[in-house]
Amino acid sequence: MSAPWTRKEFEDKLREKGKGYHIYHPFHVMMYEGKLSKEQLQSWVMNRFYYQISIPLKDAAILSNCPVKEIRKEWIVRILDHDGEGDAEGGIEAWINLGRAVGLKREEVTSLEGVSPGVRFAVDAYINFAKQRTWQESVCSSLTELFAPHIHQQRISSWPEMYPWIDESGLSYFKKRLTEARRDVEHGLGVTLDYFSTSKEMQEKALDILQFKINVLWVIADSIMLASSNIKVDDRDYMRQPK
Ligand code: AHQ
Repeated sequence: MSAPWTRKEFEDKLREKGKGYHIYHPFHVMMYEGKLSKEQLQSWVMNRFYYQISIPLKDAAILSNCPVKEIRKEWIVRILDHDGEGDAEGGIEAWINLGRAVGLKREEVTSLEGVSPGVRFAVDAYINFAKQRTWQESVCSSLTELFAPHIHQQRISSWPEMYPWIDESGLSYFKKRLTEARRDVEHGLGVTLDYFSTSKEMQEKALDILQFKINVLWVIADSIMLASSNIKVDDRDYMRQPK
């Protein structure tokens, strides 16, 4: 096997994976272009809630696999970002507020009734990855956040014009993530570049792990697009799983 890439080359290879990020998924492109209906946006918020409440479980799995105090001390803040701390509400509450802003009642979001099987499957694959793999591999899988500030900024700047019916206070989650994602990446990228730079095989493994998580996000968007589409075949509605 050839010599490992330099640290800069390795980081560039990780960033190149951004080509497959879900910002380029047709559902998110339609969202950005203002082409989604109110029902499709509501479906996206209800489905993505399952991802949001699963992130702290994913991060707790990483903590449980990590024996290094200095890493845990930094990583634990991700759980507080979502669960909140003291009187401060976290991202999960902010996401429910996003639900309110798009016209959903609290229980329509928290009941998880609107979550499609494909979204559950993809999110569970991510949580199980973090439970079963080493903490370093799970840190690497979180690096889709290299590309996240761009998609959060897109929503912040396009929704007020494209979806004027959405109460702008609902965008607080995306604004919160702009700084949190950048701080997360600072930490996660350093750990990944350090740990996976021992050989070319390890560097290639890191790229495969990042591709797995890029696929998780892509399939979440696939499933939401299908579940929220009103494709009718011989006037039967195939797209909703019978309850
Ligand atoms: O809101 C998001 C979030 O809290 C996280 C945590 C992080 C991880 O640990 O995998 N990834 C992530 C992401 C969030 N929002 C997604 C979006 O498009 O709104 C992007 C997603 C990511 O890029 O992984």
